[in-house]
Amino acid sequence: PRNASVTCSVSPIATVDERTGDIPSRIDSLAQVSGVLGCQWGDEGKGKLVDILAKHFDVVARCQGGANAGHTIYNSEGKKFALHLVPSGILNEDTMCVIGNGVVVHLPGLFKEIDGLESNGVLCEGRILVSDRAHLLFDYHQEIDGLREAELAKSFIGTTKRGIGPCYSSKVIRNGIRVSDLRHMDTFPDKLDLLLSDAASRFKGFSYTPDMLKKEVETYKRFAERLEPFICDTVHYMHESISQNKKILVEGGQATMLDIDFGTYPFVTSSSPSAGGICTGLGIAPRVLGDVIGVVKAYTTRVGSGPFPTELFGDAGDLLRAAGQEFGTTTGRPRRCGWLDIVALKYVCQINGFSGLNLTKLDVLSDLAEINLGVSYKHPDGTPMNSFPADLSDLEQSKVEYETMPGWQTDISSVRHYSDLPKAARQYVERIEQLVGVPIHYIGVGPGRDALIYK
Ligand code: 2SA
Ligand code: GDP
Ligand code: MG
Repeated sequence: PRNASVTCSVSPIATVDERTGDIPSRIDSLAQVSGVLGCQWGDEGKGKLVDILAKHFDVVARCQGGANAGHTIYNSEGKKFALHLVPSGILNEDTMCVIGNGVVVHLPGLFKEIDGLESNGVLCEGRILVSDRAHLLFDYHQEIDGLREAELAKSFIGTTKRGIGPCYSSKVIRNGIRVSDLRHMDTFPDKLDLLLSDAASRFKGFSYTPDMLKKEVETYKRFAERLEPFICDTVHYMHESISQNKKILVEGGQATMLDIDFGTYPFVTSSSPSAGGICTGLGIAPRVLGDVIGVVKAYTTRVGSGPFPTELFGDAGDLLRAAGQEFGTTTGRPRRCGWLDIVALKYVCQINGFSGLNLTKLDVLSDLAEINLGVSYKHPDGTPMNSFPADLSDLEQSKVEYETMPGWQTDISSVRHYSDLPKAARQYVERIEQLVGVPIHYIGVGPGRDALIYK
């Protein structure tokens, strides 16, 4: 529908405290418009939290990024789903899922994802709305993502090669093609011709033929028909939903340390995975945004190139990678692993103004005798750095100071109440809270829906 009206309502509450029978107050008291954002370099477990919270929200919306994201969630039977463009609210059948204007949409990928979900019994039709203002990401964007990386040679970014940078470049240079353009198939071929010619003039390795244009136009004529029921003025939809007191949860992709402005530039993605991206990527005013939850892994991972001050190499890094199963959800690449970086986390908390944090994968640290926390950075001359440096050479030369805490060396994956965690695990959680000054409201102790402690 052109302006889909809001038909959904909050589903019966399914997440209850097994001791009291109440909905955990942490969930019940979340603001009408709330957000979930990554605090590190992605893969903190945002999808899992969004899936759990979705039962208590009417709408789950993605605001930025594209199919570079890989959000892993499990249904109540333990079946695994890896989502890329579809919001992580999709397993909760009463939730509407919005792909906002700030997202870059690769239609072949989106349809493949929808087909995969539907063949696994997850109803998508009528539950996914795609913004008419979202930009289309074409196969050629993916091709030139690879060509750009090859050009950069040794200083490659380590992108997911999903065409994200090239598509946002088209958007910003203003020759991009938007979802609403699919409603004007008469002018679509000329717009696509301009885009492809532009790419051909820039990249020697990119061959563009009239045949290619013809084929792509035919494909997109079919896509336009299939997408029509999903296309929506999502800005209008979000505002209607807000005025009807519907609850909206915004799901961030990637994370603040990969933000185009605040991340470790140029080793970043091409969107704004921080709080500001929620407003620009959905057309929501800052004053309606209530709670923003930051998701932070109990250690750090990064996939792709770029500085990583607390990185562990050799056996220590391999151990964490194996324990945490740290491989890319989209590309399968091994993730680099290291200690939790409090300096970066404080910086990310300042930028986003989190109301609370979800500390994830605490269970992964259970075997360690000692755990380090990176608490400050020093210049090579020994003077402390007062803030997270913009300059990568400063960052690369910085010396991290660690605080060592005792491990708990007990399996915590079946713990469901904070007071039942071993003392050393609670000390670790509370030291993080003390250092960053933001409360930890949720603690992940396993990948499953139930493996969450409400603090
Ligand atoms: P891009 O493709 O242009 O956005 O890549 C630029 C940088 O952003 C990083 N990036 C990510 N980092 C972690 N997780 C992401 N999603 C996948 C996952 C990644 C995967 O869930 O595991 O499967 O490899 C993601 N998406 C982008 C990327 O590594 C570059 O450093
Ligand atoms: P996202 O991109 O932030 O949604 O995270 P990913 O799905 O890419 O990666 C997080 C991985 O950790 C997934 O495989 C999750 O199933 C898993 N996971 C999430 N939370 C926990 C947790 O608390 N403990 C463990 N062991 N795994 C978790
Ligand atoms: Mg991921």
